[in-house]
Amino acid sequence: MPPLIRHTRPVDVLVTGAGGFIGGHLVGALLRKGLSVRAVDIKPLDQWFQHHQGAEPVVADLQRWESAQAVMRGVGAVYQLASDMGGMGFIEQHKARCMLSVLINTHLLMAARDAGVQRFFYASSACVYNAERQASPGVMPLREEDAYPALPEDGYGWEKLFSERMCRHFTEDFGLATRVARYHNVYGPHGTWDGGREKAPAAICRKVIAAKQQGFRDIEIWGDGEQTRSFMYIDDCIHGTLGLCASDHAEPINIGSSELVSINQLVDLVEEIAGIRLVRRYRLNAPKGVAGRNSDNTRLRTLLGWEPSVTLREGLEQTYRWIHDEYMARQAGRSPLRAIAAS
Ligand code: NAD
Ligand code: GDC
Repeated sequence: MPPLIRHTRPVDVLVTGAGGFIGGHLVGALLRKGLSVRAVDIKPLDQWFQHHQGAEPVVADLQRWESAQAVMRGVGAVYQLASDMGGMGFIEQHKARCMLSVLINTHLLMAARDAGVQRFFYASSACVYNAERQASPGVMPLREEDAYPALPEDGYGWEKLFSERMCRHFTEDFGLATRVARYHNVYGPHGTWDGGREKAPAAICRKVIAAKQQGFRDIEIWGDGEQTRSFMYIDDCIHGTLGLCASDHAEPINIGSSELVSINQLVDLVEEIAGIRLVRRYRLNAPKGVAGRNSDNTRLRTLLGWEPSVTLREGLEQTYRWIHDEYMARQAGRSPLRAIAAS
């Protein structure tokens, strides 16, 4: 059953995955730029992280061809963020489900081509990078060319790399202008913080909050805590995404922080924010992903004259506070604090 599209008038932008973390923030940013937005997600509306007055919300399964066609009617540009994904706890356990997201991107590219869409943004991931270049915590920052020879994250990373190439070939063969960002671990308010899909920043915030609220003295950390990452705050992610889409850069490009930290250092920061010190229990057989990953932003600086600048400490203070409020609301039996932004 194709989704009900209320308006047939043209819409400036289609945002897919709009009920999720990055999509929810992107819808708000696009509305604030004065654009009309159709927001699509498979989740029921009451599970969307954010609702924005002025956006046209549509519930649809974009793995289905007829849904991709229906939501594309009258669209000027597409931001394709829909994906069945999560942190390592999810993508290591659901490799086939992650690869099925290729149906979403394939159907949307076909529908965009047929509808004469002007520009198509695709959210790729640092998980496309060759695992052998991420085999120790003291990694060299990843340059865009380090995706080849191809050895991406199993399942999820292969889908992202395949879909990057499909974007390229839709540009070459059909003239559809595509833009591809390789996001490096994005965090911030209005994202997943519990339930198994959460990534490390939100997970550590939740665990520290739970320990503080329930009087625990310890915290479980996956791996030995020496794994390294860079974590990009959502405001930088949105700024970089909009800048890339306004540019004429058609090759995949890193959008990520270059502030490398170990997971132990991440925990230090969250404990400082919470004002607590916990005993660390390391679960060595837990999902760990690569040993180290950082973003080389040389190309991004050249293209946009900008790179992510929100420090991990600044971003974590905002994120911790939001997760704390969500946690306390849940403990009190209140429904999640879903932002109803006027935008
Ligand atoms: P998210 O899970 O919060 O949002 C993805 C949304 O896609 C979800 O709301 C989900 O319901 C929706 N979706 C899944 N399958 C769908 C379907 N069949 N039809 C319609 N909607 C569907 O994730 P996010 O963190 O906001 O990530 C957004 C995009 O950025 C994803 O493509 C993700 O792979 C990519 N990305 C995110 C990060 C990160 O750290 N958050 C890093 C790299 C890449
Ligand atoms: O889940 P994640 O943030 O994804 O894990 C980062 C590191 O933090 C891993 O080594 C993990 O073992 C460690 N970690 C320690 N404790 C915990 O409680 C925890 N929960 C979680 N989740 N991790 C913990 C991600 C993908 C995304 C996206 C980004 C792109 O991989 O999951 O889908 O593609 O990469 O950068 P991560 O960074 O490995």
